[in-house]
Amino acid sequence: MKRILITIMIWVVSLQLICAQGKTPKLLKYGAQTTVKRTDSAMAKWRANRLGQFIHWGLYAIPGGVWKGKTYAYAAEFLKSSARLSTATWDSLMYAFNPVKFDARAWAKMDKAMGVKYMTITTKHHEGFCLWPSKYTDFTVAHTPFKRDILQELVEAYTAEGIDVNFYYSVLDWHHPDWRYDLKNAADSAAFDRYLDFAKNQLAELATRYPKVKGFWFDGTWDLSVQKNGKWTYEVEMMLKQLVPGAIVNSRLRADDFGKRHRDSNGGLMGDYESGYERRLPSPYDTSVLKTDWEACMTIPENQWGYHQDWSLSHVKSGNEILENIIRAVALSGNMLVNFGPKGDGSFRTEELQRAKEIGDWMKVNGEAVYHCGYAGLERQDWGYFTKNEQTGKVYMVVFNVPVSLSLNLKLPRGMVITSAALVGEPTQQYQPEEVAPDQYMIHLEPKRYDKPIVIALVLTGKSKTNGNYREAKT
Ligand code: FHN
Repeated sequence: MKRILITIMIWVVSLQLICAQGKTPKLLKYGAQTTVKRTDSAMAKWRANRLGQFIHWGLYAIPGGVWKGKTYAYAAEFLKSSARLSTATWDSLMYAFNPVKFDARAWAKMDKAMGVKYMTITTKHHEGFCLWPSKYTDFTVAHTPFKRDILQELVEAYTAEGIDVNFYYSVLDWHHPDWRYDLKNAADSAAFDRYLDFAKNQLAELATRYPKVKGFWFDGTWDLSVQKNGKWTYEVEMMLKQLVPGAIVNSRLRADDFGKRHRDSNGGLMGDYESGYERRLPSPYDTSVLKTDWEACMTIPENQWGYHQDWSLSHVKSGNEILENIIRAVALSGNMLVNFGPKGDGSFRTEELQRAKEIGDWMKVNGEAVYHCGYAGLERQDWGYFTKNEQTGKVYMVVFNVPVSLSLNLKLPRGMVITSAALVGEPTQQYQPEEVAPDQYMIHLEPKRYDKPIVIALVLTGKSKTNGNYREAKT
């Protein structure tokens, strides 16, 4: 009886709290399905993967940001609009699509060497061109000189390398005659309903033709037409999860009953992980992101997802910068999707191959600080980031900014001590942490040149110990 009374009291208090915050919860039919993270094995694998590769590939890779000799600086996959081309002109690129250098197994082997655990491929980007022989449109690879089913070859090759494959699908479709940006009248609604049927059929086709797919990454859902069709977005997610048990869907698909996206009108995350971090990351101190699963995606140049001939137009991230973006995500229990944009002939540009190698060489030695890792719960320091391996319990110091003092500060929760500190990849390089104040330590690095991030593995145990070498100042 007492337990029941306590439970009722908790409910009453929490309801009062919600109302006191002026947040009368809206009753939603198409809002978030849960307020907790998924606990199934497919989602656990998604979390453990941590590092993925985004691949943007389509007709836009043929011109590569240049049209009739003029270079357009905006994102190459938007060249159709940047150069103000008609749909007919753009779509005719289909007859030039013949990526003779495309080799799915070589792509997969490059990713394996890079340390990538999953790959997300643009099955259809905004242009509407499909990398698989869809039976719902002729605007596909089957009607090009190349003819081959690119998705089938990629799924087989990546699965053979043990790399999970996710499908990017743009709901926005510049090619389809029934696409509408908004629904201003009955004719718009009738046309867009036809488009939504087409898109739903294509998604069911992708899920059934390629059952090894692990997840769906939706994009192009920002227009009012989609926001007014929250029911469709809900039904698509439910359909995909029925067709592909365990399928993982990002937050960009969904709109709720009131058109709210990513998070519903009550703030609940729709989909299985937040995917709004595009070319940006949360502050390293923003632990609020820990409430949900999340993934950031980023380009190597500033904003080129598809292949652009000229990378001199913007800053291009170095291997170390990309590594820091990856670790910043992992340190807050997020995933990082690093984008590559293959050329129209199916090969990768030199800069991307170089970065894949740089990242892969580092991951080979230090991957234990990334895979199966997440937030370590320690106070962030200027030298870099902590990660914690959920399998081993080991804590890692991933150092990007070696201080001139060569001394790395770290503060432990009361009652924790460092029982070992060793350089990952060189276990003979042990450090003797110096306790400089209660629960505060310094690790002193060797004076040498540091041109890559270093990783120190810590074994922490809960045993309060002080060395008495310091005095509390009498003030
Ligand atoms: O317009 C697209 C863009 O081309 C690219 O696909 C990115 C990837 O997250 N999404 C959209 C921009 O937010």
